[in-house]
Amino acid sequence: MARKPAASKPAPSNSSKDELLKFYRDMLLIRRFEEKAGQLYGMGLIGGFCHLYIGQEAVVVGLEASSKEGDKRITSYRDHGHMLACGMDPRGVMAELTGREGGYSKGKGGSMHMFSREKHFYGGHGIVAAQVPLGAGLAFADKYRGNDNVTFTYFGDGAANQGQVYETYNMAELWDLPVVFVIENNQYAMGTSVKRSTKSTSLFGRGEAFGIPGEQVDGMDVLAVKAPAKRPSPTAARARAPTSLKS
Ligand SMILES: Cc1ncc(C[n+]2csc(CCOP(=O)(O)OP(=O)(O)O)c2C)c(N)n1
Ligand SMILES: [Mg+2]
Repeated sequence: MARKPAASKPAPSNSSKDELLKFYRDMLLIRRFEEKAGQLYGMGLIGGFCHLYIGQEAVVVGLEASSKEGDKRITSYRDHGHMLACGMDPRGVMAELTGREGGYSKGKGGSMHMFSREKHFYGGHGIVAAQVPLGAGLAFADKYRGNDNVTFTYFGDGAANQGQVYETYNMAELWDLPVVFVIENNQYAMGTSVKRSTKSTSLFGRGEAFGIPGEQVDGMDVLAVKAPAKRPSPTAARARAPTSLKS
């Protein structure tokens, strides 16, 4: 999800007041949580790594709006926002960051290694792109069980250049797996800009070669993120649909 050129207008809203307030509350919770995490990290109270999600809040909050009970999510090390957006307890996440027993991994995992089976959150992965095939594996499990759950598999623009992403695309489409691939394109992989590392910068279009339709949306606009996920194609609803209904 990249920011479109500055002139883009906010997406039209068909959300209720309650839903809009929920979006605002969820995004603000992530922002405030991350500000505090950054502060504690600077004070040396958080050990190991700590990757913040500041500025990307609208992506996960918009996509969560299209999820239903039972859907799974998996992401990279930049994972606090995903945990909060799917309803994990902020106290448990912060306890984990600060190495306490009350944390989701009993304080032994830290920022990158938290999980919640209850909320269907499967990490938190420090190896760039490793979560992509794992996301397809989660989707395979749901297909095998015959339910209509979807797995949201998030990864970054840097991860999008890893080979295992394309092996996963091929298998996911070949096996018709209920997975939504979400590329969070924040324009940088550590210090390396997309333009410097990537010949074709339309990352959302790379699935086409495997039969996976892609769409670019403004990741700074929660309503723009929610909109395609609600349409019958190409995101969540497409992933949920039986093969015959897929475009
Ligand atoms: C396989 C692998 N190679 C290199 C690294 C070192 N590394 C950590 S973060 C990162 C950049 C990833 O960028 P991107 O996918 O755009 O995610 P972002 O940090 O922007 O969310 C790299 C190369 C790693 N963790 N794993
Ligand atoms: Mg990036």
